[in-house]
Amino acid sequence: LALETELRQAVDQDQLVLHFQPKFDLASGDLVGAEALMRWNHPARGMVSPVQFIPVAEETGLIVPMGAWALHQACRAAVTWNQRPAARQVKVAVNLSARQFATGQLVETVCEALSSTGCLPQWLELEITESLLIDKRSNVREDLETLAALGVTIALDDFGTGYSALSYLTHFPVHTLKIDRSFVKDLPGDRQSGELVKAIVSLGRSLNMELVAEGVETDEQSRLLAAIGCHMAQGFLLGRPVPQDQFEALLG
Ligand code: G
Ligand code: G
Ligand code: MN
Ligand code: NA
Repeated sequence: LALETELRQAVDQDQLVLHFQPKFDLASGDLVGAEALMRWNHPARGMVSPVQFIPVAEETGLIVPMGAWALHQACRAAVTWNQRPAARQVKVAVNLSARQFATGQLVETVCEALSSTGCLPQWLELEITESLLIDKRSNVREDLETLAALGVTIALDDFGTGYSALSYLTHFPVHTLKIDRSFVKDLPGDRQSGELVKAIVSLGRSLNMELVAEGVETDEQSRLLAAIGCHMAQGFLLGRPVPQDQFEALLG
């Protein structure tokens, strides 16, 4: 069966699941949120990585219903986490694809996910990539402005690897920069990576943005990032993406 046909069935037959990778504040050590990452629990192949199926989902347009599903599930999870007694507020971050903006329905889809689950806008972050900001024809900027006005925050994923001009950082409502793991992986040994990360942190801080380092795998990396003023971190050192019940166990 072609992957496309199987993926259509996956959506209809509830084979998709969200895993959640924890995100921590580097200064306090507090768990501050999670990135929702889609997985395909395939009946024969087991857990299929999004690296394999997201490209197919994007080509076929299936990412639109899949993305709406992910938004809904992630919002539902955020409500569960934040409604616990004496809970510290945690945010859920959801990855968006350009195809979802192209529908012209994204704002409506996000509003639907928020209202039908009771999720507060400040519990939701949307991750976009720089390439989305280059697309001049589309409604991306207007949609992001509308979402930001609601109180949803916007993160630029894989920051530093795209081709967008830095001016985009001020022309779009971007709240968070996620430093791509390619810059983090050779820390602390590689001097050039260190300088690039410092420059990104300094840029982000001077624009009043939050900084998240991705792909943190060692203690040394975590300490260095904290020392240069990076606010938050995600990575295998701190926690892998896990099913929702395991993430909830981390909340205590
Ligand atoms: O979870 P990692 O395990 O392998 O994810 C690989 C890639 O798939 C990442 O680039 C991530 O942004 C992307 N991805 C994971 N979940 C989603 C999703 O719900 N929507 C979109 N558009 N991309 C996703
Ligand atoms: O592109 P995006 O940033 O959304 O992708 C998240 C991807 O990064 C997921 O595939 C996730 O499993 C992976 N990831 C998260 N933490 C680490 C890490 O510490 N090391 C490596 N190599 N990959 C990671
Ligand atoms: Mn991401
Ligand atoms: Na990323």
